[in-house]
Amino acid sequence: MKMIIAILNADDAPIVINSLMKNGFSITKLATTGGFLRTGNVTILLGVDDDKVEAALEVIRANSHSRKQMIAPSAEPGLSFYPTMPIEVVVGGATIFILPIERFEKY
Ligand code: 2BA
Repeated sequence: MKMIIAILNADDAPIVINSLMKNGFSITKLATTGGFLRTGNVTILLGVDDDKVEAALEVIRANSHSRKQMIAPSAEPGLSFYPTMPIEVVVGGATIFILPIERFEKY
């Protein structure tokens, strides 16, 4: 068994989650915040059998698309940096960690 931890753009998360649920995956959704942009993103946890890992990744891949976004100059705290000119940042897509699970139990 593996634990897939996927960090998603908040805009992509609903469709990714719906698609995973429709495909029979159990997920837990966490409200998280990216360290760089300091805006909300969504982290999902999926415990999946080894032979289902690729299917889960395919669903995530098909529903999360990276795109470019302009970040406006700001003197406001909130971002982890203070751009003096608009900068282009790649958002969306998914950042994924896959961990082995030693033991899984439910009571
Ligand atoms: P954030 O840290 O808010 O980063 C959002 C996006 O900003 C990143 O997208 C990347 O395109 C850009 N970015 C991050 N650091 C940058 C820098 N120093 N200079 C220029 N652009 C930068 P992603 O790489 O797709 O990451 C999306 C979110 O996934 C991140 O949100 C963070 O919450 C998480 N993440 C990414 N890599 C991670 C890692 N190695 N460990 C833990 N979380 C990670």
